[in-house]
Amino acid sequence: MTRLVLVLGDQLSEGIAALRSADKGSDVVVMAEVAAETDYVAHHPKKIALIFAAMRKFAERLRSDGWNVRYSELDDTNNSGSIVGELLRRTEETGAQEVIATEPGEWRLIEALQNAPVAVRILEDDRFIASHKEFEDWARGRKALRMEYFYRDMRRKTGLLMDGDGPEGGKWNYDHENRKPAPDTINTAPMQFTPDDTVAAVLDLVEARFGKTFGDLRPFHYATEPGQAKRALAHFITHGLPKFGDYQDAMLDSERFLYHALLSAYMNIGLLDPLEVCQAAEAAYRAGDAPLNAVEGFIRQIIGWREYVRGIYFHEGPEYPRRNRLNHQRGLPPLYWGAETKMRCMRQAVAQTKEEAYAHHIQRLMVTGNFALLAGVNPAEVHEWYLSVYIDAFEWVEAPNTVGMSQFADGGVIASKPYVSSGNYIDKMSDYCSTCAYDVKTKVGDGACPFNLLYWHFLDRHRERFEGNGRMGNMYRTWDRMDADKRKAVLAQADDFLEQMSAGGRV
Ligand code: FAD
Ligand code: DLZ
Ligand code: SF4
Repeated sequence: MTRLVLVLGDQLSEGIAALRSADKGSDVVVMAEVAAETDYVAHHPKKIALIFAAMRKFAERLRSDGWNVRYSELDDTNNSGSIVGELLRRTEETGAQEVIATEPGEWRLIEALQNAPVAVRILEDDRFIASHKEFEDWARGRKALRMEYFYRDMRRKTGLLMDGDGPEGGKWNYDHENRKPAPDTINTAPMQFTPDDTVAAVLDLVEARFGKTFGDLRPFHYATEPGQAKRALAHFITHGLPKFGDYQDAMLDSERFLYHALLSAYMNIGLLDPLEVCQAAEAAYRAGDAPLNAVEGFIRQIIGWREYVRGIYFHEGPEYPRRNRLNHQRGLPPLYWGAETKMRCMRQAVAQTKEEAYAHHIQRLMVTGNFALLAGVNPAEVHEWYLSVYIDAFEWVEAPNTVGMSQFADGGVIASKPYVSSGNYIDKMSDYCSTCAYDVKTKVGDGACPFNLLYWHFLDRHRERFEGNGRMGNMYRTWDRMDADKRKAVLAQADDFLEQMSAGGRV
């Protein structure tokens, strides 16, 4: 009997669970470009283009491999507009009584499939290193779910960078050798791909349907098939990885990508296997082509952070993205959608996001994320922004990073203290401040950097919650040592700034 096999836009792996358990001879693969998925947030046009182009090419590969594929293009007249709608349409067409699906990476869609008026068998997505059960076993009975310990288990499980039972080089983590300030020059850039006919057709469709959404569609250079993604990986391993560790946290006005990989989107939609990516990095280390601090740091991001945040997303449950433990209620300032700002760091991070659908981790965490947290923006709005604007954003990975790591809205499930900093950190790690209208060295008064003002404002308004946090005590002592009049002036200027910003003023 015919069954339907659902493949979603971020499940484009030939070995995905649903395909593995299906029968090429009798089952029908369903893939669908649908408005419900393009519109649940205002996705960056480059993100929609990447997903549609990669979906269309995946469907073609399946067909040449002998699968019967029913593919719905967004503009098809009979397109019902939702994944469940398309499943029902295909059920009627084929007489299928059952759907096989791989678990989606978002509670919203899991619930939609569970509630569909057709039987859907949901299989675990095993493209990850830790299964749900393994994460639950690890989390059970622990007071704090810290990434570092989880990461060590993943090293042991995969055998990556192991020397017998211990870590290669004697230490699990080489972060203290990383985090150098920005270098003067960068001698690499991510690999770019010229759009072929499939990509060009998708770009025209996306331009017509989503041309007014925040984000530049063209130029479009992302990889849209596994062969290209593998070339991008090889290019990174040769040119980026050796310096990845050193400059992982650096930011430069004129260099958007530094030594970052730009591989997250490919792993997240299934064009690259995360384990293969890590094995390629380890091979470079074993061959003497990349140092241990870089390779360990890179592998930790993938088998550590990437796996850990996924574990947290499913462990914490469907209401996790709506948490707001600090009760922040301010609306997301228009500058996040490109309104002019005098803050050079924010302007650069947002402009780059608009053009590339990409900003690297420290820009996301310590510039746009830090600012939203200091300014007391409602985390649900911050979450929606990150989910919309980044090429690699899917809720399982975006929500824990935004709601947990960056906004501390989960009350400390992920981070042991909020990631807040004054302008000093941005100045140390970037060259933004030298061309900014504000002065990073000024703490209060004319030209004071807003990050400086808001930093103290944040600490002051959350004193009760954070004063007792051992890692924040020093900050409160510094604040308390400041002259009382100066403290008053800082808070008053921060209030003025926030009021002006929320009223739509150019800040
Ligand atoms: P690199 O810096 O070169 O790192 C290598 C790889 O490590 C990445 O490709 C990625 O797969 C993985 N990685 C690194 N850090 C993380 C992390 N914290 N969580 C998960 N994986 C990580 N990553 C996403 O994939 N999707 C998101 O929607 C997303 N949203 C984020 C939101 C915020 C507020 C923050 C602070 C971080 C977010 N991240 C997200 C994590 C990280 O910023 C991106 O994975 C990274 O910037 C992707 O670029 P890259 O491939 O050049 O990564
Ligand atoms: C993000 C996205 C977009 C923009 N469009 C589609 C689509 O039209 N069809 C589809 O199958 N998937 C799409 N996706 C990816 C899904 O939103 C994703 O599978 C869920 O958010 C779960 O991670
Ligand atoms: Fe950003 Fe402040 Fe530096 Fe300006 S001075 S770039 S606002 S940190």
